[in-house]
Amino acid sequence: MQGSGTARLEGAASAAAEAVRAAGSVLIVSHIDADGITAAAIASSVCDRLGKEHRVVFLKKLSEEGIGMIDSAPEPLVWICDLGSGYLSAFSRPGIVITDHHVPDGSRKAGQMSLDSFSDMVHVNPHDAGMDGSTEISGAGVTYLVAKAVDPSNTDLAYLAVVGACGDVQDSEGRLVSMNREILNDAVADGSVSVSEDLRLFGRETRTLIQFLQFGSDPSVPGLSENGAECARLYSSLDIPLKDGRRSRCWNDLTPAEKERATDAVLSRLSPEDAERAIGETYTITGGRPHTELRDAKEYATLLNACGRYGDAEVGMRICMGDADALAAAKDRRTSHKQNISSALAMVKEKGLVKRRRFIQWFDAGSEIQETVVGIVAGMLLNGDGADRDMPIIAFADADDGAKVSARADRSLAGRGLDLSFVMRTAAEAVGGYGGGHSVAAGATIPPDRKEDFLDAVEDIVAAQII
Ligand SMILES: [Mn+2]
Repeated sequence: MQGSGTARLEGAASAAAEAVRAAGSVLIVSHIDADGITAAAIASSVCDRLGKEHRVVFLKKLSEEGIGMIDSAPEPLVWICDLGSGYLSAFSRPGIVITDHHVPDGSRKAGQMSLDSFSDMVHVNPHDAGMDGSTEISGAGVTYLVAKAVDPSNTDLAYLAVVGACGDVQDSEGRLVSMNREILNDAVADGSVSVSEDLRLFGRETRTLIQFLQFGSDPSVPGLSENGAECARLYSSLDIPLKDGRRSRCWNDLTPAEKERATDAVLSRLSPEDAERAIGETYTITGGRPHTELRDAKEYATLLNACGRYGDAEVGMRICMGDADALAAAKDRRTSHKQNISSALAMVKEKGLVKRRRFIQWFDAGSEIQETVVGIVAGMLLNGDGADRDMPIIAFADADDGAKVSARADRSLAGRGLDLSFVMRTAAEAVGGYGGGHSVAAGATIPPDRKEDFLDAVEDIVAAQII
C-alpha cells in the first residue's frame, strides 16, 4: 500500500516540478506556521536555483481575500504550500501548483489528483495517495518532494522538511515515520541532520540544565516540573556541574555518561507509560550553531512558529535561508510570544473561563487573547490542569472576519473516532462559516453571533463520533 502511495505522490510531485520548470515567474503562497515557513523556504530556494523570478506571500489562512489575490496574481504560476487542498474548487485561474497535506476539498472528484484537465491545476497531497497527512508527511515534506523532482541535488533542503514535520508535531509517536522517514534519510545522507535517542523534553540547546527539567512538559516530571531548586539538587546529587566556567551548560553539553545518569534519574520518577513516551528520537541540525535554536529541529520549529504568530513569517523564512541577522530579530519576537502565552493562560484560569458541556468544553477569550495564539492556549489547558483531557476543547477569539475558533483534543480521542477536522468544517458550515484542519487540531471562522448554535452543532457531531 505504502509503496504504490509513494509512487502516486512522487508522480504528482514530478508533474508539479514540470510546471515550476516551465513557468516564467512564480508567486509562492504559504502558511505562516513553521511547516509553511519551511515549505516557502524550500520553494523559494528551488526558484532561486532555477534562476526564476518569484515572490513569496504568507497567509494566516486561505480566506476569500487570499483566493482573490491568487486568482488575480500576474505570475503565470502560483505555487501554494501547506494550504489550498481544502479549497480546490475555489480557484478560477489556470497555473496552480498545490503542495499541501491537509484533507482535500471533498467537492472535487476522485481521479483529479494531478494535471487537472479543466483548471490546469497540479495537486500534490498525501491523502490523494492513500496516506495520512497528519503523521506521514507535512506541507514542507510535500514541497520538498517537488524540490527533489526538480533536481535530485536539492536533498540539501531535506532538513527544512524535517523541521516542518516537527513543527506540525508529526513526530508525536517519538519518531518520524513513513514519507517523513524517507525525507529524514535524505537529510541524514546529506549530512545536515543527525538522529539520536534522547530525553524528548524541549530546549536541549537553548535552555539551561535546570530550565530543561523545570519547564519541560509532555510529560512533566513529578517533583521536578516547576521546581527549580529540586532540579538543581538532582544535578548536584548526580555530580553534574551546571556551568562550564561562566557559561551555563545546556542538555546537549552533557557528556554521554552525564546524560545517562540524568536520564535514568528522570525516568525513575515517571510512570512506565510516561517514561516510554519521554524517550525517542531527537533531530540535530548539524549546520546550526550549538546553543542556538537552529541546532535542534524542535527548537527551530518553535522559533519559526513564533515568527509566524507575530506577523514575521518572512523573517522566519530568511532564517531558513541562512540570514544570520534574521535570527536576532526573531529572538525579540520569541520573548514577547512566551510572555503573551503565559499571561493568556493565566487569564483563562484566573477568570475560570472554561465551561463544560456534556461532550465538549469551551471558552470565549473575546479580544483578550490574540486569535493567532488562542489555539496554543487551548492546547496548553488540555495538557495542564486547566481543562479536562477526556473531551475536546473549543476556544473562541475575536478576529477581523468573524469569530476565530480553535479546537484541540487529546490524541486518545482520535482513537475513539473523533475527527475535529470534520467537526469544525461541518459545524461551521451549518452556521454560515468555514473550517477544517486535522483530527486532533482544527479550526474555523464563524459569524460572531452564532457561537451558541455552533457549539450545539459541535456537540451533536462529537457525541456521534466518539464511541
Ligand atoms: Mn502543515
